[in-house]
Amino acid sequence: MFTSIEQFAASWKQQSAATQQVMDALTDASLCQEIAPRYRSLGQIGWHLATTVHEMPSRTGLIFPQLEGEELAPASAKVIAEGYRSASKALLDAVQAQWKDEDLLKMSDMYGEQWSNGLTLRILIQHEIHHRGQMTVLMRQAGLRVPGLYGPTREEWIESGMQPLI
Ligand code: NI
Repeated sequence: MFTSIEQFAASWKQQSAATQQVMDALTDASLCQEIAPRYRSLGQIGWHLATTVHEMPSRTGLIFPQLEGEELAPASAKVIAEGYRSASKALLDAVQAQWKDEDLLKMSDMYGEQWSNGLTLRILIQHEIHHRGQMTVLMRQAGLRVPGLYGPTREEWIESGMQPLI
């Protein structure tokens, strides 16, 4: 869990920039790529991440704008990517403006459990990393270029003149 706003801000800036790279690589045609028939699509997971940026932390009492739209993902990759961009900035602004370090120790009701606010912010990031991993697989299946988030992707190995690892 985070025990300082500064720690969270550093981590969120890094992780949300990585998620933004994934969001910005989506195309309208790729959004319907599904994990399996009738399971979540690439667009639906992207929208889930964009909306969770407000849905989860707002349960702690943080106040910032919620994205417009319902649970069903919009059909536009740009709307999803821009939605995530505005939500991730609004969250960081809200945490920095409304909380001090000691607020991270306060407990909030989260889905029927008691989590400290610092834990909620940590879980928000972990949840994002989890779904981002699903997205990069679906992006590959949809034929998109996948950004290297924790190391080079296959195309990045090749472009740098190296033999890709299997
Ligand atoms: Ni989820």
